[in-house]
Amino acid sequence: MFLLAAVAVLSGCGSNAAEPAKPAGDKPATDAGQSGKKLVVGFSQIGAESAWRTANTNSIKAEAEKRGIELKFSDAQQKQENQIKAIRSFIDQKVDVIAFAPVVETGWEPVLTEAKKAGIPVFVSDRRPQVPDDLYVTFLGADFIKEGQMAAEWLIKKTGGKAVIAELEGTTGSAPANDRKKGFAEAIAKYPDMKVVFSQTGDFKRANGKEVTEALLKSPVGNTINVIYAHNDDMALGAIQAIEAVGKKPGKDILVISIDGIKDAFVAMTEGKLNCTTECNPLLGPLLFDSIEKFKKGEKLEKRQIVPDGQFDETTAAKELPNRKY
Ligand code: GZL
Repeated sequence: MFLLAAVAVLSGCGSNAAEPAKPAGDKPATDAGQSGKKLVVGFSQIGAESAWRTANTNSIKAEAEKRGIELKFSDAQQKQENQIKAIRSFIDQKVDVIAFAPVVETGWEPVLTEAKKAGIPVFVSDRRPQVPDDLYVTFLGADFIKEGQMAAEWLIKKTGGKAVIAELEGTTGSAPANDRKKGFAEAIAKYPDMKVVFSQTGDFKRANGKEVTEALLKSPVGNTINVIYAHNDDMALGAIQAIEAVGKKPGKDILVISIDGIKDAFVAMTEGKLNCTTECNPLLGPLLFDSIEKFKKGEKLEKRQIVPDGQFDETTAAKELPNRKY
C-alpha cells in the first residue's frame, strides 16, 4: 500500500501533476454501497486568503466534478468556528465523507468525535490538526518543517551564513506557520551570524504582508535587516511593494524569500524582486479523492501522505514560469 500511496503522492506533485486515475468505466463515483447513489463529500475549506488557497479550492472542486462526486463546499473565511459549524452541518446532512483543511492546529477534538460517533469518515487536507489519529482516516499535505529548512538552506548558501532577517509569519496557530518557523529557526541555529530580529504574522495575506513591512521599515530595526523570510508568496509580494515604496530594491537591498510557488512569485523572480520560493503543491484534489475512493473500496491508507516540495529561485524561474498552472 505504501508504494501505491507514494506513487499517488509523487504523481500529484509539481505543476505537471499526472492525470489522476479515473473511476473504472467513467461511472460517477458512488458511495461504493449497493445503492449506487452518488458519493456525497462535505468539504470545509479555510477561506480564500491567498492564491495558493484559491488554487487548492479549484483543484478540489474540479476533481469532484470530474469524478461525478457531489461536493458540499463551505468557505470559512479563515474562522475556526465557521469550520466547526460546517462540519456539524455535514454530520446533520449525513454526508458519506467529511474532508477539511484545519485553519489552526487545536480545537478540533469535540467536532471530530461527533463525526466519528455519526460513523462519518474524516479526511484531513493540507494542514495538520492536533487530534488523536483515530479521528481521521488520513492526512495529506506537505511537510512544512522541511519547507522552512529548505528556505533557510537556500539563504545560507546565498549569504554565506550572514543575514539579519525579518520574518512574516502565517496565520497564528496554524501548522504551516508553526512548522515553517520551526524548520527555518532550526536550520539557521548553527550560524551565529544569521539572526531573526523581527517576526510578526501577516496571516498569509498580501495586504497584511505589505502593512507589516511598511511599519517594519519605519522602525529602527527596519534599517538593520537585509532579508525578509515570508511564510508564503502572497505576504512576500506585499512586502516587495512596501520595500519599493521606500525607494529600496527588493531582491537586492533586501533579499526576499518565501514559500508556495504561485505564478506571481515566478514573475517577481524574473523581475529580480523575489529571490527564492519553496514550492508547496496546492493541487491536492486528485490525491484527496483517490484516497476517499480507495477507502470506500476498503483499501488501507497511510495515516500520513506527504506531498513532496520543490524549490525555484532567481536562476530557474524564467524557464519554469511557462509551466505554472496557478
Ligand atoms: C500550506 C497552506 C498555506 C499556504 C498559504 O499548505 O496551508 O495556506 O502556504 C495558504 O498560501 O494561505
